[in-house]
Amino acid sequence: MVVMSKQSPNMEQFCVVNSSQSTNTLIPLIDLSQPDSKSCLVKACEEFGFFKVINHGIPTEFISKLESKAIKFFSSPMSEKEKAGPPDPVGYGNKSIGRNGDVGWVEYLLLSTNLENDCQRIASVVGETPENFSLCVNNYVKAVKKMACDILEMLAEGLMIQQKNVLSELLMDKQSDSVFRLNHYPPCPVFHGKHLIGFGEHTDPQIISVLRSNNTSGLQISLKEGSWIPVPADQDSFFINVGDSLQVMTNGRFKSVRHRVLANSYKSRVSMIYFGGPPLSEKIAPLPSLLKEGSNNSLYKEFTWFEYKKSAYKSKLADNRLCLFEKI
Ligand code: GA4
Repeated sequence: MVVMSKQSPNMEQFCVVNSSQSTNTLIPLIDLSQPDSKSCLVKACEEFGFFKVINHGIPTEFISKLESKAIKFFSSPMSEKEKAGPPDPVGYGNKSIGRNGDVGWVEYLLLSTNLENDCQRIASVVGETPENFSLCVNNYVKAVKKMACDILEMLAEGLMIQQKNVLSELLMDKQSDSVFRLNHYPPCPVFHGKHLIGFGEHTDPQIISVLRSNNTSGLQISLKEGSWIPVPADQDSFFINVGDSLQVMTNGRFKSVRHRVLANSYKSRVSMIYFGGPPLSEKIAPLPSLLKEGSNNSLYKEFTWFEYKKSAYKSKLADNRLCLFEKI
């Protein structure tokens, strides 16, 4: 059984106001084993900033082991889980997201991908050695990071960029500022005919995010015209989001996708997300080969990942964080 906070939340805070949906749009599906997938990847990033991948080669064992550790953690008594909190910036969080008053029907663990220190507090909650817990997280993160790098290299090739590791090297860098997140959305009945927000609408600030969930639905992505489409859950596939930084590096050609999660009425949803970010000192700017020769047609002012992250952490979840960095 999963225990949520005893304090009773104001349910109105979690309700979705606009749930207009467009259900006949299909999410792009990329088979990573197909040699022609590069152009499909580019198209998906341009049109949706989101796609699903199959034939990814990530061992099922890494996924199931980590998932069962996450379930064990989230099933622990609240007093125990709270020992692993608050998420400042890593640790356990419950209903409160970020530092600026956002709430969601979710509890979570935030970890940096440089895990040694983070795992101690968490492992003790589930009665494990930190080594055992961090091995599970490390195996999983290493595998999804490799997949994210492969995808970034295919994208660079699809964009005809000569240096194919120009994006992936940012994630491979030892200083890469990447984050890993385990989310648990407890089931919650529809309230006055409205669904509860699990995780409010937002874009991810990093370069690329890799999401895997159990078979419980709830994730939705926003189309360009603002309607929401539900993403059918698929525990055997991964879902990839273009982040704000990749939108900038492609000078707006790829779209950072707005997404959200609604609480499911009957089932718990457990998701694990790797957010691949660059080193803090990295300049985030359009790749020169994607700019028009001889004219600086960059849509964005220059900034470092540190500057962007600092500004992002001052924002509310739903804010458009990139507009502060757009050229007028
Ligand atoms: C969204 C993507 C990642 O989950 C995250 C989130 C972070 C947090 O939960 O602390 C943020 C959010 C995310 C963007 C704006 C700020 C920061 C909550 C929030 C209101 C870990 C991240 O890197 O940015």
